Amino acid sequence: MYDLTVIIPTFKEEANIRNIVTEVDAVFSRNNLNGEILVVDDNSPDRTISIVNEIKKTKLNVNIIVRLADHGLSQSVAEGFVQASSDILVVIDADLSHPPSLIPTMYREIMGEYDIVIGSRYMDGGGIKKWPLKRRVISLGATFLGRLLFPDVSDPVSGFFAVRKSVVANAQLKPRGYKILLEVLGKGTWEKDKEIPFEFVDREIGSSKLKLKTIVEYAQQVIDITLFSFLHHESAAWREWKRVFKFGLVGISGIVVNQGILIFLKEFAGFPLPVASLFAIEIAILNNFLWNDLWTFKSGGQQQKISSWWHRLISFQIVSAGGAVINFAILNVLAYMMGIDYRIANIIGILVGFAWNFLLNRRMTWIRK
Ligand SMILES: Nc1nc2c(ncn2[C@@H]2O[C@H](COP(=O)(O)OP(=O)(O)OP(=O)(O)O)[C@@H](O)[C@H]2O)c(=O)[nH]1
Ligand SMILES: [Mg+2]
Repeated sequence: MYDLTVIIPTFKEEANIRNIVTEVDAVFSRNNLNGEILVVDDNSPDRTISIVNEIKKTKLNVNIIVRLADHGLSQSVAEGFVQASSDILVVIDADLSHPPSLIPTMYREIMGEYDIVIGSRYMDGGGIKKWPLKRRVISLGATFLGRLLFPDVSDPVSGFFAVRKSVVANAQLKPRGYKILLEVLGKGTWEKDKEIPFEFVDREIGSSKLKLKTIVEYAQQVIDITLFSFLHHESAAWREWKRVFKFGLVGISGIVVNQGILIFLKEFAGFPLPVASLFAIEIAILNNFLWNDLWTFKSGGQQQKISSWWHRLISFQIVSAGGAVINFAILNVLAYMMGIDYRIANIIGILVGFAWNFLLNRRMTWIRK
């Protein structure tokens, strides 16, 4: 039995395959790891397969699966998950974009206490070298969409990650396209994840296979995972929907507080309306902050708060003020400039303001350790 299996999906990688296999194997030796290398190839028409078969003759820990049907990167990785003969799975590209030297760190972290360890391009210390603007924009778009489902993960579409076999063993993966990690995060069974930074280096040799179809498939995948999470309440994305729901309930409580205080100050305390309203709004913001702090974003597990109570309060105040301005601006633009019924305009303003409040507070006010 091996300590870990490094899965290398390949299609037409004759120029890189020898280097990546040799490097991964050298990393195993240097770190005393008993590792398996599993190449999953989609029947490449070039020399990829024969080169691996040649390496296999001297290295018993190298294996190859040649797939003849259902061509695809994610499908290949999923097949590797099933065929791997160890409990720790690492996925790495063949084109040397991912540094094999990080594999032992990933292995250590996963043996420690994590279910998934992700090599991240988008955290401090990580980065991307030599990518044309178009690639950067597409990647950032994909990352943004993925982060809506998994806000704590900075690089949910990374191709370099390690995962326990138990996370994917019973998962109803529907692999397609390029983003197998998102599928694992969406449908796997996991609690704790960790990211480690790395610098992505664009391939020097071989050809890129990114097409428009890839983007369409990705959008379908995001929708599929969203629907899946509504039906599977043990999934990680459902944990996020629960927060959105709680945040909404707290928002409704804020409306009640706002209205109650306004009526009280105006009718019983005799405040002038603008003054009463300012007090009512501020007290509603405080009400929402307290409920969200104690309930929606309760500490525990990986959700330890890192900023102080005062920091969170001020951050929430500023974000809420921004949300109010957005609501106000949208109402006025839609109603006055576009002639939309003011009640509908206001509902749209409230929803956009809500999304703003949730997303910004999620990322800035209640950031995790
Ligand atoms: N088995 C299999 N592997 C694939 C397929 N498409 C790509 N790969 C492999 O998946 C890894 C990532 O593919 P890349 O083409 O490097 O994707 P990328 O890094 O987004 O883009 P470039 O590096 O610019 O080409 C590489 O090891 C490829 O050989 C496929 O259809 N099947
Ligand atoms: Mg690549």
